[in-house]
Amino acid sequence: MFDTLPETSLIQPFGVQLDLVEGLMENPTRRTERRASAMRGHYNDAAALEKIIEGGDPVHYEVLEVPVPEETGHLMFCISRLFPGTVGDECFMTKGHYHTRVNTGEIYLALRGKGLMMMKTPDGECRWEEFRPGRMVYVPPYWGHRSINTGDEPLVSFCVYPGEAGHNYGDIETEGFPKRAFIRDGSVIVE
Ligand code: S6P
Ligand code: ZN
Repeated sequence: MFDTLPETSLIQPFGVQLDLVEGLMENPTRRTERRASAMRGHYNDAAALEKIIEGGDPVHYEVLEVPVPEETGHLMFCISRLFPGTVGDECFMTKGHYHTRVNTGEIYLALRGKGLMMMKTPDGECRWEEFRPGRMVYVPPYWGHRSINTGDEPLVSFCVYPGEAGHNYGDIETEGFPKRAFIRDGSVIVE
């Protein structure tokens, strides 16, 4: 009946309830959190980050999932909640990554809050797209991506990406992104 797809596991269909007001996945089976201390090396003002870590090392963001097999054919999905705040005057953000399989894209749907999806190619081209509730952002294959919270409530987004994509954090740690987002005099500045 099916073409042979040996690398794709057959699993049972399932549904997951999302709370679109709070931006929560109800009963996720995996929750990954990154605290401020996981963000060393990513912000401009390293001393300001150390103060936040010394002050209790709060959760910076969390990822809620019901994991499926990380294989071609499956679709990974998650809700990420990035809390509001600044390190110095730089907006809280995720570490960011390329996909290990670089020819895989990703779709983000913003559910709550306000922010940016910052994207870059390995040769340094940089683009960003606004996140606000109901806005979808397409991250094409090859583009590294990082979410940034420019608002004062959690930035919540739902994402979907190919099962085989994987995460490459090392290259982003080495390269950084050409642009950052700051709050100065109450305005969002990208520079
Ligand atoms: C996965 C997708 C998201 C991020 C999450 C956390 O491809 O882009 O699930 O993993 O937003 O960001 P990061 O950069 O720490 O993985
Ligand atoms: Zn991704």
